[in-house]
Amino acid sequence: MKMRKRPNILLTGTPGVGKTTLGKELAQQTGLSYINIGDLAQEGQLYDGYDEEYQCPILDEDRVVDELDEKMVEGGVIVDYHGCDLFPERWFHIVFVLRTDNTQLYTRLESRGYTGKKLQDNVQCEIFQTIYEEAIEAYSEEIVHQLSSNTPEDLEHNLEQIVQWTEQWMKDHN
Ligand code: DAT
Repeated sequence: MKMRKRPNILLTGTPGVGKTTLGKELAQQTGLSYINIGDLAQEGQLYDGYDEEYQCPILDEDRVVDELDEKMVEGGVIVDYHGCDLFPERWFHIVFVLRTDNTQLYTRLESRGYTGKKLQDNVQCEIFQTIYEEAIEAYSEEIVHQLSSNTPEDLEHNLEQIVQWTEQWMKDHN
């Protein structure tokens, strides 16, 4: 039996913008699988050293890409990561950059336990739209979309839009 073709979706943006919340719900509603790169790296210990400044392990990007490639070629995967230029461009059919107002993001990250430089740098990352710039450098601009992610209504709206997009993609490609 030939498998139906299914799209790969990248959810990216500064930590705290709501990628995981959206990604998991989206996976439930579409039946696509959800992969959190942070969790994948943790499980497989896909690290290459330790960043003393940010007190976190450094991702071994080549191993992450090797680990996922077969699954990505198959299709039907939602990837969640706070970066986007480590992945092969060919993996994704659409890229969403979630955006959150900085006061709101500050509160979310603070309640996650971020303090000091880590908190400031992440909020600055959002203010300077670092991940959006990274996304339009790494992918064709037509497939990169920004989504507001400030309120529960935004979440519902984003879900609805992406579910619709996915259904249309499947119709067009099967
Ligand atoms: P990320 O995976 O981007 O780090 P998350 O999904 O863990 O972010 O969400 C961070 C926090 O913000 C979490 O407490 C849920 C909340 N949140 C996510 N999306 C939201 C939205 N659209 N409106 C309000 N709160 C949201």
